[in-house]
This record gives sequence, C-alpha cells and structure tokens, in this order.
Amino acid sequence: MSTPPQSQRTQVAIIGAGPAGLLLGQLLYTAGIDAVIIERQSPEYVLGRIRAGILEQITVDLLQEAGVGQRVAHEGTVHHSIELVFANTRHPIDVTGLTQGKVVTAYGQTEVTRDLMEARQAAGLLSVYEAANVQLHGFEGDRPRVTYEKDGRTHALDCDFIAGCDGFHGICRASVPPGAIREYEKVYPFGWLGILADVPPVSPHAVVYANSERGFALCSMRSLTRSRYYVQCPIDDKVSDWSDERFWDELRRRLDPDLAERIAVGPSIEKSIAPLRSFVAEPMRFGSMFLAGDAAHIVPPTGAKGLNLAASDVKYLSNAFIEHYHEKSEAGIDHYSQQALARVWRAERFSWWLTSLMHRFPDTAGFGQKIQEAELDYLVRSESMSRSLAENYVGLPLDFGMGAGT
Ligand code: FAS
Ligand code: PHB
Repeated sequence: MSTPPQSQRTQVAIIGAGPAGLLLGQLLYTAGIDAVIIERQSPEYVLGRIRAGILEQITVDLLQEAGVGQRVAHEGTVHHSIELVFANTRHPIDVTGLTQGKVVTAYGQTEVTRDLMEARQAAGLLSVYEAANVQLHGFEGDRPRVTYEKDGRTHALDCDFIAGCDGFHGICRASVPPGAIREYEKVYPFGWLGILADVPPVSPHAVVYANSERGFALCSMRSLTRSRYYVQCPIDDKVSDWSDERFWDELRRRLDPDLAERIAVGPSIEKSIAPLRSFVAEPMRFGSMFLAGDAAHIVPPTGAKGLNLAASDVKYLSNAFIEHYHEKSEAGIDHYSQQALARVWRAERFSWWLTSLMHRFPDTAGFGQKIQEAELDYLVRSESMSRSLAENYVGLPLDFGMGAGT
C-alpha cells in the first residue's frame, strides 16, 4: 500500500520559482500572508537561465516594495533613450523626454531572481526545489490541494489558493479542462540567437534595435562590463551553427558602420536560441487557481515586456490576495483576470507591432523592406509616433483601464 502523502497547509501555494513566483511570494510575505513555493528545477538551474534584461520602472518599484530593491538601485543601469538603426543610419529616441521623465533599467533577470531567492531564504520562507510530478487537485472548488514528489515521498499541500507561476511549459495551465480556456497564439518564422560576453556594451546608455536587409539585431547589456547581443536567425538553426566569430561578423553587418566599428568582441559565456511567439490564455483565473507570468502569456522579446508583464500580473494578484485576507473583499480576486488581461493585450500588441516592424519575414522582400524603412523614417521624424513607442516601451500605467470593449 502506498504511503499516504505527508500533508502541510498554507494560504497560497505558488507553483514555479521564476521571477513571477518569487516576486509574488515576497509581496505576500511583506503583507503577512503565508505562501509556499514549489519548483520543479534546482536553484542553480533556475539561475542559469539567461533571459530578460530590461526592467520597466513599475518592475523596479515592485522590487523596492518587496524589499529587494537595493542591488538594482546600485547596479542597474538607467537608460533614458533607445536607438533605432535602419537603412544604415542610427536614430536616438528620447524615451525620457517623450514620457515626462520615465526611464527603463538594464538589470538581468538572473539578478532579479537571485535577489528574490536570497531574500526568501533570509526570511526562512519555504521553497521546495526539485519537486517532481507536481499535480493540482480541487481548484475548481474552494479546497485546492497540490501534491508533489520529493525525497521518495509524496507530499500534499492544502491551501486556499494556487498561483500558477510555472511558465509556458508548466502544469497549471495544462491542468485546466480544455473547454474552460481559450488560447490565442502566433508563432514567428524565426528565432533570436543571443550571446552573453564579458565585453563593454557598445552603447552603455541605450538598447539598440536594428532593422537590416539581413535581419534584426539588438545590442543590450547586463553591466558596464558585460554585454548581451541578439541576431534574428532561422527557426531551425542550432547554436552549433554559430561560432562566436560568425556571430560577431553577422552582428556588425546588421548595424550602421559607426556602431559596427565600435563593437568590442570577446568569447561568449552563454549562447542560446529562443523561439518567438505571441500567446495569451484566457481567462487567467479558474476557481481558486490563478495564472501569472509566462504561464498565461508569452510575448516576442522585441518589446522587452515578458518579465515586466509577469511583474504586473503579480502586482494585481498580490493586491487581490491582500484584499481577500485583510479586507475580506473578493473584488480584486473577481477582477484579477480582466485587469491583468487588459495590460497583457496592450503589451502583446506593442511587442507584435515592434517585432513586425524590425524583423525580416519570408515575404518581406524588396518592397516590404522599403515599407519598413519608410515606417521607421516616419516614426523617428514624428513626435507623436515616437511618443507612442516611448510610452509603451517604459510601460503603460498599471491603472490604464480595463481594456478593449469596457
Ligand atoms: P519562468 O518560465 O521564468 O519561470 C517558471 C518557473 O516554473 C520555472 O522556474 C520552471 O522551472 C517552473 N516550473 C515549470 N513547470 C513546473 C512544474 N510542473 N512544477 C513546478 N515548477 C515548474 N523577456 C524579456 O523581457 N526579454 C528577453 O530578452 C527575454 N528573453 C527570453 C528568452 C527565453 C529563452 C525565454 C524562455 C523567455 C525570455 N523572456 C524574455 C521572457 C522571460 O523573461 C519571461 O517573461 C519570464 O521568465 C517570466 O517569468 P515567469 O512567469 O516566472 O516564468
Ligand atoms: C536584453 O537585454 O536581454 C533585452 C533587451 C531588450 C529587449 C529584449 C532583451 O527588447
């Protein structure tokens, strides 16, 4: 006879210890709400994933609110502008001037995750890493339970709510009956080959987005001594197809001559290819289970929105739980999905728009390239178009309204 699960209880069971799960855990902790995080991988594996690099001010403010804002305040690099490269010319967009003073901060997702993990550990909060076979039970009702295997035993966690922060390939969205969920998806016919190198960034105060006949390129950073670059590549390319030399050469070919000349090259310390997709699952609540972050939506990284959307979901969800426990109000819980999806779709639109404008598609050809260049030329010369880009890039306000049709 199998050993009955050891059962524990908490208020909120968080599935996933990526930025969404960890930030939610920290915000709930500061509000005196008990949460347990259950993560499939090891801490080292989670920290080893090299991903996002640009934080909206809302995300930086949330890290401060969660009590983990010290390092980003000292080590993050504030950007007041971005640069667009097209037709071999470079054009600054004065993001701060166009948004009455707003900025973005270059600070790697790895460091955000590290700060949150260290804060959680210092507070003695329970995170179960390397949990296998995580299963959700009873979330259609009000007595949800999570079971998982660890150290050869099955464990059970009874809770009031489950927060599905387990990313695109997680178990939470997959546990929703197919008839209860609608999915919207667009898969792009190319990927991003990203490289991390300990060389000074070519543009320490701005992210550079390049449109070229050879495809898209992006110049970013993790610090003043560590750079992050990307080039658009065929979706079926493998990392082994790209030597460092080939990468640096292709990057230079996609930039304007001056910037190309200034690129500092060096050995890659990480190299990976990410597929690009737009994806949204609706709704983001199923009884006592809520989805947040990549578990509910994916954006192409062009607009630097993925991590920032995870943060805003978590802000809405933590507010909802705080209202439930502290004010005995269900208003936040009842409105979470609609409120989060309004912001999600705005970021989906912006990310799709910038991806469509900056990348070479199979049918772009000569006319399409000229149209993209004409669109970019109009954008950099039109204050209203530049302002639209800038206000979306720094992040729309959290209370921008409930969304289309409301
Ligand atoms: P995450 O995927 O980060 O975390 C989910 C966690 O859940 C993981 O630790 C996973 O191990 C765990 N999990 C999964 N299944 C589980 C299960 N069954 N049980 C328990 N735990 C489980 N965004 C940008 O803004 N800019 C970028 O440049 C950028 N680059 C990216 C590159 C790649 C390859 C990917 C995949 C994403 C990238 N993103 C980027 C988006 C990324 O930063 C996400 O938006 C961000 O990681 C979202 O955080 P989470 O929602 O916490 O999901
Ligand atoms: C990054 O620094 O990884 C980065 C920056 C801007 C983007 C995407 C990724 O749009």
